Amino acid sequence: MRLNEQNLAAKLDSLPANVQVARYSRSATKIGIVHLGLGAFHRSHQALFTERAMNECGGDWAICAVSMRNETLQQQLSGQDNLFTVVMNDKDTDYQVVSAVKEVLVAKNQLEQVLARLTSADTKLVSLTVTEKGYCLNSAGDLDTELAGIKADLANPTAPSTVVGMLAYGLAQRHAAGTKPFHVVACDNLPGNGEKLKTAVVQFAKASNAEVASWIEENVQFPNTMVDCITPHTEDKTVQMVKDDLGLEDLAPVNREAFHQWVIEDILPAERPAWDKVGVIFTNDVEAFENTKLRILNGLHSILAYMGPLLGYKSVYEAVSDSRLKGFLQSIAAQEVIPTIEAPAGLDLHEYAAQIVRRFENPKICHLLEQIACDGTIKIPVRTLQPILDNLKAGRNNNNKLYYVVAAWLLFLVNKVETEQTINDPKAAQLQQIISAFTGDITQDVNAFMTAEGLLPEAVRSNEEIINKVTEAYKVILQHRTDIRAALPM
Ligand code: CS2
Repeated sequence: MRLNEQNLAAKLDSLPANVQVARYSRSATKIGIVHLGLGAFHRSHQALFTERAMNECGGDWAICAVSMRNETLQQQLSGQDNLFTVVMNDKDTDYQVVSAVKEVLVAKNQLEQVLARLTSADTKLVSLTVTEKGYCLNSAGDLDTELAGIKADLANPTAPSTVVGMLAYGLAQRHAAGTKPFHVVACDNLPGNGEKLKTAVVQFAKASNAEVASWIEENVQFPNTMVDCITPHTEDKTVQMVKDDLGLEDLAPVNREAFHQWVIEDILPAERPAWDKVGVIFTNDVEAFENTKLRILNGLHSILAYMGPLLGYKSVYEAVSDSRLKGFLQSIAAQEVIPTIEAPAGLDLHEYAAQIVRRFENPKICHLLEQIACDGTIKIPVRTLQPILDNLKAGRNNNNKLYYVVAAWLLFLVNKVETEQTINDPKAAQLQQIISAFTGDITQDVNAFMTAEGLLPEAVRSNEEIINKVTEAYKVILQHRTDIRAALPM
């Protein structure tokens, strides 16, 4: 029996105690949020928080979730009234059937409907999970006007294809119609995500209308946020679990860990879902939370993503079960990463790091390293290079292991090129070109990689000490490329 409104209603009395369903009237709830970037993470995180907020306090906060291009989820969800199950897998398993997503659109095919939602006065918030590269910024932090999508949207702003173009269009239309603006909640893993997106949108708007740009600048809130919930791709196993435990067939459930966290800069107007009643933290110190999570959780993830495949591991769980890799994570966190972080008030960073490692050790979560390894040119500067720079700036001589991480990333890329596998990165073509031109002279090769124009941050490109230390680390791991464990400093 397929999951849908009717079948769920028929099952309500017989669902097990570990299954939660909506307690608000779905049909009476209007759409108040447009979410750009429909994927597993949105459904496991923001949609679930919103579902719980509506369960507690109601409100017109149903979601119109927009996928940019991919049609699969829309097809799967349309057969089940856009309902889906979030499976929270830890020692115990809990289920929540989410009703908050009432509409699913695919921008590529339904642009007019997307734009109509963005201009509707009912839409009070727009949230986004479009990955770091969706912000369309160059390495200086400005709108990247060299990107094909941005060029096209600037030339034809009424038919935008990028999220920056869509936000700018929606806001410009609201300004022209005298409608209050929506506010924008960026939910991707980059420091100052809201602020960065605001820069991109304001710069985009400025290109056609300076007045709209200043209206956005003054009236639209783009809070910075920290989002956290490990959410791998859905496996067939998850579909089967839902079928066995709920007696309903859900073609698009989401599998995640039980832990979740959402910290939002406290600048949103009061008209918002009752997220604060369901665990969302509103604070003026979001930067501390962001840095802590990006450098510890995401930083350790990237280490496993680049070192794990060198040892034949495919998932986070497999890689962290290797005691040598686990030891490396623990020592790099304590000695090299934590010293660069100013902790949020009341948080013990060592306990936080220990908890992250325990989260990686969840055997019920099969999080593929390949999923994390993508987009290194955006992730590594935040997760690894900035901590290196911070240590050097503070006069700490403690970057040894971090240099190995950069070297492991390079070896990971070299292996991809040598085995003719695709590099999944917005700068893939440049990476491919640099690595294909490697001569075998390690010093020269690492230098070419580290100093390539536009690849890594300027402060790294021009820092001889960093380049030399990464070269040394690369030499060592290259000698141990069939088993880098022995090469890792402890
Ligand atoms: C991961 C994140 O893919 C990645 O880069 O590090 O998606 C990570 O799983 C989430 O940020 C956890 O909240």
